[in-house]
Amino acid sequence: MRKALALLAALAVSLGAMAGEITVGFAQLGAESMWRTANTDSIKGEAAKRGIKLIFSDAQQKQENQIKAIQSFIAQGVDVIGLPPVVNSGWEPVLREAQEAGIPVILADRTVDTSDDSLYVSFIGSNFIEEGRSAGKWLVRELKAKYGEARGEVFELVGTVGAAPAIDRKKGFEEVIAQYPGLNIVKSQSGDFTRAKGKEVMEAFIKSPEWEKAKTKIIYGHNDDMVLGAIQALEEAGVNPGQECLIIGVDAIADAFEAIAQGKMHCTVECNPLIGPQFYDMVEGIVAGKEIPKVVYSNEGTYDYYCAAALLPWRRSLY
Ligand code: GYE
Repeated sequence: MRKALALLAALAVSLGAMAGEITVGFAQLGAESMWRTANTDSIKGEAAKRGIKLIFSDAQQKQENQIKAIQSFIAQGVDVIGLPPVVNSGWEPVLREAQEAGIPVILADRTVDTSDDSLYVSFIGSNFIEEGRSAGKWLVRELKAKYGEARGEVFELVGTVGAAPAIDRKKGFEEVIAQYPGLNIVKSQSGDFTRAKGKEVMEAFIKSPEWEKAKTKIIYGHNDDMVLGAIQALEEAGVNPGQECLIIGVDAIADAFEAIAQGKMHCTVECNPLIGPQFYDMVEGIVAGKEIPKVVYSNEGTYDYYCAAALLPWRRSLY
């Protein structure tokens, strides 16, 4: 029996080699949000579907763990490395190590800040500045429709400090609201993209003099999980989130659709985590020696209380 199993295993290995089995190392950054767990499922599921060998690691939101994972992928001689960088700086040395070993790196989901873009093959993911703009534009439209003018006080839940989606979602949003002098960010603090920290930050916001003074309370979170934590904090403090605030998140996870359908939240800007198919298309393209575009953006929309209830079953079915 044991012998037969060993034979089978040897056969599988040689078949894999004959078929040119591709090995990918994916240095996932963590499991901080519903977006992230859906992204992990997409990366794992699509590899299994295509018969690609995936070596997966979870860095628990620590850059040093991601760097170690990449170094171990290099040592194992994988064909391609996938990296969603937790923060956008400090990557050049390890990317250079990969480059020197001849292993191409795809930035999957978040970008890095480097002047040498030969250090990675391509970026697949979202246009985070555009997402911030979409949140700002939705807010301006809503305020004008409700009060006749775009004015109010924004309490901003920032993502992980130094992460591309946190930097850019702020930038795009600020760019839009800068055109309205009566519309300002009055508090801004990081909730690290998690529900638990989003709740803590909101608890502190509620106790601030800015909250006391604010006439039109707006909550803008760089992801839905932080916003959902904030909604809990508001409810526990006796604030009716849907009635007393305007609340916008990013990601468009099903739980946010549900909160919108329940009247506790108002809008979410989509960010697509299901990039597995695009990622492995690119991996296969690299291995086949095809030309690869430097940036691949996903198509995304904005969903609010006009449509969230009707679309909830569809959203739940996605991830
Ligand atoms: O929006 C957030 C997650 O990098 C785009 O990371 C991703 C972000 C996503 O924690 O929920």
